[in-house]
Amino acid sequence: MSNPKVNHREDVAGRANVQDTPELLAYYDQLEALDAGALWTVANKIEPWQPKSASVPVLWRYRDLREHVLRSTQLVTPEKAGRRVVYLSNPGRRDVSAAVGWLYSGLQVMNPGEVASAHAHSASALRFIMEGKGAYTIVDGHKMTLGANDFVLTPNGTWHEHGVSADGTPCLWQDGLDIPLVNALEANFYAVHEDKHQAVGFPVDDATATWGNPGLRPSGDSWRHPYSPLLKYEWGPTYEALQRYAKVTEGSPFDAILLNYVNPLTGGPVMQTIGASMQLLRPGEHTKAHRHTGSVIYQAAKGKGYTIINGQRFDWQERDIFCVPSWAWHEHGNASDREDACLFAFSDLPVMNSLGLYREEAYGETGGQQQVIA
Ligand code: GTQ
Repeated sequence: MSNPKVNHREDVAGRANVQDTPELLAYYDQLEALDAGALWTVANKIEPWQPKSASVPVLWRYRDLREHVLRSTQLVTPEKAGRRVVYLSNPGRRDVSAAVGWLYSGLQVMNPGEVASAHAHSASALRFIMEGKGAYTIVDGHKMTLGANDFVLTPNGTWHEHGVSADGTPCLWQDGLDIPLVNALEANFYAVHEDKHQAVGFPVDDATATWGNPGLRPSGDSWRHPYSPLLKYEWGPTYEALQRYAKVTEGSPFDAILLNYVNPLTGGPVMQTIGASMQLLRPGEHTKAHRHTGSVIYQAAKGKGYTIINGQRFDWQERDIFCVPSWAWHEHGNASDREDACLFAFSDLPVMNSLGLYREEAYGETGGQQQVIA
């Protein structure tokens, strides 16, 4: 038998603590030959006392990545590459191409006049626009024009394609998908549109005009999908809402001023597996630390700040991306005393919530701040 045997022992009542003997080792070999095993050799490992993320906290600095992303336009075409993306690879999750936990993320670039072919997959996807003019996405015939800090959905099963108009500039955006999760569940399908591109079937930006009016719902609507009909959330109204809300609330001790992007029909998350939010840290604000189940990927949409994750400080500025693994302590700070800072985030929190797996804990008795490890 070539498999190394590791017997995960713990000297705690109720936990597996069996000493290896020559007889037991022979027994384990016999079980293994039958594609079976003794639970007590793995029980402590497969039932940790609390979640043990394989992911590590990572900060991806835009100033380091941007030139490499742009360079890809000289190396491959969108036609050959399918999508021209530099993906974010967590050192603990390289085997599943995840940026953190079961979430994938990447930076996609397109030049004016370029179009990627229309496709559909079981993974749910989103984009957060970083820079450039003229970008658009078409989702099931709904064309959406995109500007910096706009947030757009390409939900599970929809036909979607991205491009940049001929009179635009090179555009970069962050993609976020649940590809690793859907692969872990062995439920991923992929299809390329038979015409390579889809016809635009509705007036441009109709989703936002129809569903993006706060507190107002069109009469006689007939949306039948399990995801939000509001496929694009624009930066202007989002930032305005944060500022308006900040005037009337203290905010959360852990998340400052945080607004979730929601499905206007349900008030729930934008898609079944991925949720997203935009939060505002007021000048000089430094939140208290907490931790929760679920993995989160952040992009600094505005300003400068820092996030302390399991005692490690990460200083970020506009367009930097970082991740907080499940059950990791984290707190956020705004590095400026004059400007606000905004963090876009997406996560698998809808999965945690709908499966009854969400847990949250404040740091210290009432929520303190972590000691930073040098
Ligand atoms: O455009 O749907 O970065 O399918 C990776 C996989 C983007 C997309 C990515 C994808 C997409």
